[in-house]
Amino acid sequence: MSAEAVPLTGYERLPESDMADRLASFQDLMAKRRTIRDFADTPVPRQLIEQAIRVAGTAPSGANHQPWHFVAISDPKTKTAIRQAAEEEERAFYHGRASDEWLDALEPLGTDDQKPFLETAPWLIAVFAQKRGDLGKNYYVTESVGLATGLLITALHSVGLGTLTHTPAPMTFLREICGRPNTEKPFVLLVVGYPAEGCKVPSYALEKKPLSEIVTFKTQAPSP
Ligand code: IYR
Repeated sequence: MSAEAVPLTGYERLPESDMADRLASFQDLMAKRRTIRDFADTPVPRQLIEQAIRVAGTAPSGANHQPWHFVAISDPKTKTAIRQAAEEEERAFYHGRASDEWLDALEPLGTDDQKPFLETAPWLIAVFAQKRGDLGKNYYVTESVGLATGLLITALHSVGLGTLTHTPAPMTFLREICGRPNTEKPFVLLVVGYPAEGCKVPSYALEKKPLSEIVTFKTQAPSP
């Protein structure tokens, strides 16, 4: 351990019954998160976006290099430029690049090459992954940026903001529009705002895998 280690502060150990209660309410909250594609144009204060990005910035990362950069966009002209570039990529995707298997998988979502939410939603947050940064080479970049993005989605959901985890492929146009260096790779474009009045979501995605399918416990050595 480094000579500069300091005591762990702010740590709070809870009684187990409180832990269970807190997890139950957190699960309740998170089970209500749905990816939405139909956004209201209602503005969201910049301050809230800043606070949510601060939460994202607390994520663990390889060697604590924090290999992420967030570009938060509310400027209508930039949103229009992003919509135009994204729709061009999506047209190529839906009318040629995507395999039949992929298109079949997307069927239940009802998605197509039209992305009006890129202009309607009050905020777009382009997340960039830094292959290299101020500290030189970064490590576990994809994992780290994925963790930060998860925290960002969770933070936004916790205050009633809806998100769409949008990944137009390829997303290289984002780097140019956002003016980011080529040491950074666009990771995801998060669309953020309130759900539109009457917003609908695909019914199938309500079904999350049961615990028994997503976990294996090894709590005891198997008997000989
Ligand atoms: N990027 C396309 C296609 C798409 C791909 C996956 I995987 C999704 O979960 C949803 C959409 C689009 O945004 O329409």
